[in-house]
Amino acid sequence: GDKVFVDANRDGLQDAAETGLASVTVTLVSNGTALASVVTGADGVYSFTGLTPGVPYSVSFTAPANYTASTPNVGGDDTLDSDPINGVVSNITLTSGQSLTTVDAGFAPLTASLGDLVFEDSNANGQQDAGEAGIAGVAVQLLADGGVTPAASTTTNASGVYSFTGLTPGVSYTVVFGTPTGYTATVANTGPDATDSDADPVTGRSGSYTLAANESNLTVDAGFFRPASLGDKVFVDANRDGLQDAAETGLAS
Ligand SMILES: [Ca+2]
Ligand SMILES: [Ca+2]
Ligand SMILES: [Ca+2]
Ligand SMILES: [Ca+2]
Repeated sequence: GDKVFVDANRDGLQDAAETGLASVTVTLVSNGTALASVVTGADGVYSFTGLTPGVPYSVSFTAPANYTASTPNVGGDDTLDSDPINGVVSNITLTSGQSLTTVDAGFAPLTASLGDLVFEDSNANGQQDAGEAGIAGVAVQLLADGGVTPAASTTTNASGVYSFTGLTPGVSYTVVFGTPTGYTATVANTGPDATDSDADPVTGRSGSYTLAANESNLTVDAGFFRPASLGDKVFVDANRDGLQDAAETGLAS
């Protein structure tokens, strides 16, 4: 034995806060023949008993879906490290009466990410055109599986870029963009998705995104423009010189 663990911080070691990993198939092999298989429970613990001293065994671990094996043999403490190389710990030979409990396997959850840009849609065409800049300091929230309380929040950086990382594959995410002061949301879902605005102009919400393991979706963007203004004054050109002189007033109606 003895344990399959979730290497949440991906350092290859069983840290105190890291839990066991369930549903991992562990197989005992001798001379190329599988002798026994067990599936871990929630504590991640496994054991094979009744083994013969002097016989070389190997133990294989099957990575569960959406997990990747930790780097083996990190650090100098065999009780804390992860041992399988390409899923197998080979050449384990026991002595009479020995109980070996340092054969452990770490697996890190595969994650996904979302991003990445809030841009000023200067020509209000709903597309990120060349020369259109990012907008800094825009609040961006992430909702998970239809939840109302944000699973994460951030603000755009100086380049208008944001990202949410460490997301869980298979979960349905929605991004909610705040409206920066003085701006109006541009039209959504116009033209190519890589360069459009995905924020509903009324709610600020994107559509929903379900990511695969290791997927990085950087197409979730929002465009805003500043309302422009035009005009100034119609005046009574009292002296008919074509100029607004100091004494000349505005013309109503
Ligand atoms: Ca760890
Ligand atoms: Ca070990
Ligand atoms: Ca544009
Ligand atoms: Ca998009």
